[in-house]
Amino acid sequence: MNTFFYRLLCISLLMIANLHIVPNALAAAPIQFEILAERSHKPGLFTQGLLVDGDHFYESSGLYNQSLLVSYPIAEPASQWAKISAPFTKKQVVPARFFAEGLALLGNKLYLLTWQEQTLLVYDKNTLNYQTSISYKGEGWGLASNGKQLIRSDGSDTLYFHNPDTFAVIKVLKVTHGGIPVTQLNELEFAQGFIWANIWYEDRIIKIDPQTGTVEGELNLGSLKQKLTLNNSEQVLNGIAWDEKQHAFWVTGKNWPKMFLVRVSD
Ligand SMILES: [Ca+2]
Repeated sequence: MNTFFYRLLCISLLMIANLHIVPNALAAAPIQFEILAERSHKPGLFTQGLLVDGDHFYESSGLYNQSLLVSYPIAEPASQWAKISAPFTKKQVVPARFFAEGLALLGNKLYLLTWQEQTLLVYDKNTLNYQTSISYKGEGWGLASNGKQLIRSDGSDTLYFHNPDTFAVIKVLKVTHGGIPVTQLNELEFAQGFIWANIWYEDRIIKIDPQTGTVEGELNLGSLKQKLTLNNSEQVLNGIAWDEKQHAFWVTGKNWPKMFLVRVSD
């Protein structure tokens, strides 16, 4: 074998070896769950952030020229929600130049990330009136609150903990499973002392230790799609909201016609 072909062989073997290192393909311990309920979800919402406060959902919907911040009751009769035209309790149009992303609540303020505009928009929870904006570096994907800080994802394996007043980064956490980075972290929720994250373009929600960044388990929600008629590949699982009253998560997806109440086993 001449040197050229030997090198070619080595490069090929290395490429094959690398193809087997697909971080997100490594499944974590499965978390058992049961679906307690389902309800309608406006399919016009390109869900980016979802949370529950009291008896209402708060949801952000993305895309340029179409981004919205809305609230609507959890327990509204299904007959009314079956109507696509049913009004929101409150609705705020996000300026056209912003692509709305993750949404979190802390105190009486709603914090809304924007995808590439490096601008955090702050709204009053009760009125959805715009209050102020704060600039930051990097992309905005998911956002959650642990009661003291705001936690942001940017599509990588990194979570950023921000001071809610200044949005300065105060802690950086790398998320790993078996020592391997877990990337594409998207919509977030903080519940029961853990960070829960949608993996973008997958049917999985992972449970992350907020101290170490290790993945403690995962929910595989692929079975929910069997209950839906989806028309395009962008209609991915996205949206996790902890419902304290029900002690369960509401989950949905981008342009999904339904939301599901999912209780996970301890
Ligand atoms: Ca959420």
